[in-house]
Amino acid sequence: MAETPPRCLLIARQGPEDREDPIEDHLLELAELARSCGFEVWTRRRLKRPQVAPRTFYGSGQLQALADEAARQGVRHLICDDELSGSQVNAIQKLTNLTCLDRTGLILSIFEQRAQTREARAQVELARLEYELPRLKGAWTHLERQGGGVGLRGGPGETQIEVDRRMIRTRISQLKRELTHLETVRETQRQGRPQGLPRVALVGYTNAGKTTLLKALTGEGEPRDLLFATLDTTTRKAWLGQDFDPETGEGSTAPKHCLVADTVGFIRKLPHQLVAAFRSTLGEVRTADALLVVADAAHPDLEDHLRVVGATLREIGCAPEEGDAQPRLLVLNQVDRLHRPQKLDLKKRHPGAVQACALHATGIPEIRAWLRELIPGPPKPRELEDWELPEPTPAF
Ligand SMILES: Nc1nc2c(ncn2[C@@H]2O[C@H](COP(=O)(O)OP(=O)(O)OP(=O)(O)O)[C@@H](O)[C@H]2O)c(=O)[nH]1
Ligand SMILES: [Mg+2]
Repeated sequence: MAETPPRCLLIARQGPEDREDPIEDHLLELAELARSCGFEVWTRRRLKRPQVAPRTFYGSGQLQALADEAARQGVRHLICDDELSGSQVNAIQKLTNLTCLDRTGLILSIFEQRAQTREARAQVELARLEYELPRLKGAWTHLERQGGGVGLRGGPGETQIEVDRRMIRTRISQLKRELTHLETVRETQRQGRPQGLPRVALVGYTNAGKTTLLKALTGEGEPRDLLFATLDTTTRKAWLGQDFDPETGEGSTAPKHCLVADTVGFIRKLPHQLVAAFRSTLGEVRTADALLVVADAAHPDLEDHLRVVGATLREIGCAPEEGDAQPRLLVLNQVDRLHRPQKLDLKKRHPGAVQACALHATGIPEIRAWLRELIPGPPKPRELEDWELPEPTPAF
């Protein structure tokens, strides 16, 4: 018999300046993350709070009331959309008697569940340790208190923290060495791939349909309706058709191919520890000859998603306005879920994009034709869209 999933409660702080809609959207996304991590969501709540409470972030009164309700429903887990310190997580756990995860902790747990290859496992472990290191202090406050009164230093808690910190730092150095070695292996593999074939990376917001597009282009890939279903880069060969016109006899009959790499998806507030740890996997994106930027066109937050993708690409070193920038094609996927007027509106907003449905392979000939253009050399310079440009304020 299948085990029933653990139930959780989701919360986010709403400050006086915060509008309701974006917070609701963020909570909806948090619910998707929770589901992808194996939780069942009991309910989502916005907690109105003018200022952050230093100890418990949300304030003990509201938390206590929620904890009582959750206990009556048999809910044992609390997931917070806000980034919390280690001591805040501990204070909340103590007060509510619920296990508490913040958004970064939740994303890390999903990555831990999915990591399969040695490289992915090392990258995720590194990100986890970088996340835990500054949080250690909070975890040991109970021992520090046992250690002595005001003015006393070096009680048993303090010593334990030092031991733990040292162990974590040693492990971090080991993992970094291992990852540097694995990066060299990856580079050798890259060089060993068939020469002369352009390498194209699929990038985009998580769950946009990158793996489905890989399948439509190459016949391989296992799409899943989960956030961060793909962690490891998979590279497959795609057939791009021919450029031969039988009527005029012009063009070449030689079949054209390229290599397509599927990669880990992006998300709003993607923990910077993960971006840093996935440097080598994301190297596939940096070194690709071209990018197919896949977006879920039917998602209500499409434009936000594009801004996050633009900012994350910049963060990993892909800036479209630089001289050696890679050509990019925006693939507005999942248009089968849109009506005609919505598609026309999209056409106006993103005239250079291909509208596609990877699931039913529509738009694929246009993508193939664009990729074929890459073979003799990169396409002509193009005008950049708003989502690709640097922003005055951070997108996430
Ligand atoms: N209706 C519709 N669904 C699609 C389309 N493309 C993908 N999907 C669905 O969207 C979900 C996510 O697809 P994936 O291809 O796994 O998405 P991804 O971008 O690889 O996601 P991650 O690897 O988790 O970041 C799956 O349930 C797909 O069946 C499409 O064109 N139309
Ligand atoms: Mg995928």
